[in-house]
Amino acid sequence: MRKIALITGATSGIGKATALILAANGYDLIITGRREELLKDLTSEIIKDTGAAVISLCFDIRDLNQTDLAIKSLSGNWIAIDLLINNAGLAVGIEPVHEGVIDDWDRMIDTNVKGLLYISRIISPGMVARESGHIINISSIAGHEIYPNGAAYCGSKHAVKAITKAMRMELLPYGIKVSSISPGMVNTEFSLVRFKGDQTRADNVYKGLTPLYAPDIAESILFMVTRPPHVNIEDLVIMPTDQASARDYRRR
Ligand code: NDP
Ligand code: 8X3
Repeated sequence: MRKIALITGATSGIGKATALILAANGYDLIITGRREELLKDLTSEIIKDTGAAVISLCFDIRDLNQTDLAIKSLSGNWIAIDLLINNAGLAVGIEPVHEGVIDDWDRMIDTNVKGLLYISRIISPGMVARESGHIINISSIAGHEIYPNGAAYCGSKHAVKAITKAMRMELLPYGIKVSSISPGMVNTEFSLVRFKGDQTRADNVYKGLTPLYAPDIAESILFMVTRPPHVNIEDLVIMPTDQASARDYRRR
């Protein structure tokens, strides 16, 4: 029987690549994000290429009501979500706290931390009732390390690390796996969002080095979800060969 995965933030980058690889490996999918056209395009691509069943749900994960209504719209077999990938997230702005933009902080904390908690709160009771499931939170090297001008983003990903560890303890009695994955630099829309649409600044992030690409992370997620029932990978830290810490790069 095919399993059901819900992936937040599947309209681009890591979430989209994960949707494609899971659909090709036996999962039916619930894909989510705010950009409806991109969800429609991905739905068609997955159905055409893999034959997996797909439902797309368009909502802003920062809005508890929207998130709750979207998940409540699921019926039948779709309610029994086996795998929740908490991927939706972003960095916005690159200022020190003393020059920080409050709206940027709100966007990061509301999406990366509160959005992840909201959807976990809505979906995990079903896993508890079934005593089965796997939740994978997309953290970051920024959840392990800290860099200047990244206080709010690093803070949000450190929060993801703490939430992941607490959930793993809370869900232990029910046999539910809780994992995280912590990538370094991945070439997605991430930098374009961080620099608020400035393509040149975004491109410069990847100049002179080879970053990770979204399929690198998706393949690792596939590895995590295909371990036997008695094995849980708690966290995977994955870096480009050209990056040795949140601050050390090899550029040529
Ligand atoms: P992208 O910008 O390519 O993708 C981000 C996804 O999150 C999009 O699908 C976007 O969908 C969704 N999203 C953002 N805000 C919201 C919201 N309010 N409601 C619903 N969905 C939202 O970036 P990545 O693929 O790189 O990022 C995915 C995750 O990986 C993030 O959590 C990020 O922090 C993390 N990460 C990224 C790294 C990198 O270097 N790229 C490294 C380490 C971790 P839409 O706009 O349609 O809503
Ligand atoms: C994204 C990686 O190093 O830009 O989470 O914070 S980094």
